[in-house]
Amino acid sequence: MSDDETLFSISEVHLDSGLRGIPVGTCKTSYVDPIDGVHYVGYPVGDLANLEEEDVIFLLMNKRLPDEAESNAFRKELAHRGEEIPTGALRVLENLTPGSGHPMDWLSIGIMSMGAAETTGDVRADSMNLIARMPELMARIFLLRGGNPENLRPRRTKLGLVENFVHMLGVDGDEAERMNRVLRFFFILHMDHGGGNLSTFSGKAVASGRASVYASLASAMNALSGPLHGRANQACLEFVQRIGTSDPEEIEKFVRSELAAKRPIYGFGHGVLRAEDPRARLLIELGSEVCPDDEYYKVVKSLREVVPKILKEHPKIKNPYPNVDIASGSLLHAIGFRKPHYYTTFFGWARVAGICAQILDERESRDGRGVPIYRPKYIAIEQPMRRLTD
Ligand code: FCX
Repeated sequence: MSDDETLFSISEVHLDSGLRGIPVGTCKTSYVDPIDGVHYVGYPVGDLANLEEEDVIFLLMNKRLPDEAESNAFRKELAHRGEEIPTGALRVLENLTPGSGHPMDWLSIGIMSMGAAETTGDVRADSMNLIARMPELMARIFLLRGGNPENLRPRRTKLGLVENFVHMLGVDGDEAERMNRVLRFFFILHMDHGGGNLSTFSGKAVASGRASVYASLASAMNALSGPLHGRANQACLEFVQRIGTSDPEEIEKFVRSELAAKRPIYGFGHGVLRAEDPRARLLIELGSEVCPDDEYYKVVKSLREVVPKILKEHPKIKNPYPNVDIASGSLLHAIGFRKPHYYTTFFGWARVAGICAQILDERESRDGRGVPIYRPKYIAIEQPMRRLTD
């Protein structure tokens, strides 16, 4: 790519299109192939899905997988940083009313309060602190918002990020094993998705003004909370619950009535992908291992069969195939997380690593001067020159 090569030409049709497909920067952590889905630093995500989650975070931050010594040192650093969650931040959460707002509000508030209590200003240190403390923030949000904070078990950061979260929730034995397996898989699949998805882009845009990692990540979480983006995993399970049957004819009737009412078919479609998201396939395959007879999982499998042919009847829908959100909710439900409105917090927790890694890359760019402050151009319309006096 030479400095003056034309990458894209803009015409009027590209305006007000949500920056769809317009190249705006470079990304070193991941890319999304329209057919083969997301790759982390070149690896198809399916190759990484059964690794330790900390090794995949190391990959996103360092652009290569760690050797054994590096892996141990990285896990140790995260465990150490996870021991020091600021109490000021916890007091903020303790003062929210149980059951109030959406769990994504709590996540965003929790991240902001951690930043208010302790921001070092060093992007790597703040990113590592946030990544290390997310399991406890998540566990506390679940229990405080649910009104049973006394159930929180003391952290055991040496267990690793996902296992520590499950431990703090008070889950043991086979149930914990199953949760760890599914959550680790889910966590790795959701860590990053190129640079242009709404939450990552929003986080990086805020960071480009030299806002803190915490302010940038809270903004990213707010962006993720919309139902067309991360909250689609909640919406998709609610959808599955409303359908309540895996009978293909009933599903077809339901989907057609949703379309007629101009409501989105959650779990389908994508801004970049033009085939079934490989992450959807991987999650459905995991479901066949952990919850093959689960009722909601069966509905998801039927949706996957029935919906694409209906969406194909609408040529404006560019991708009629399942996205990542189709199956994640049914799996989370099957392993014991019964409340769909918490599901997007898992997505957000996972995405923290990818967004932090991308912010670090942008801050290190241009020989350490960092990416310039984001400033796309908007073209003024319907604003004839006016004055208060003639
Ligand atoms: N159901 C109903 N309509 C859909 C649709 C779907 N699943 N997918 C696309 N469309 C519609 C769009 O709303 C748009 O209509 P419009 O021209 O009247 O505004 C038209 O088809 C063209 O959209 P398209 O270019 O194919 O897709 P976009 O990039 O505009 O939108 C999303 C992509 C993901 C937002 C869209 O497919 C959608 O709303 N899907 C349902 C919600 C969902 O599952 N979101 C999760 C996406 C992702 F995995 C994530 O970020 O988490």
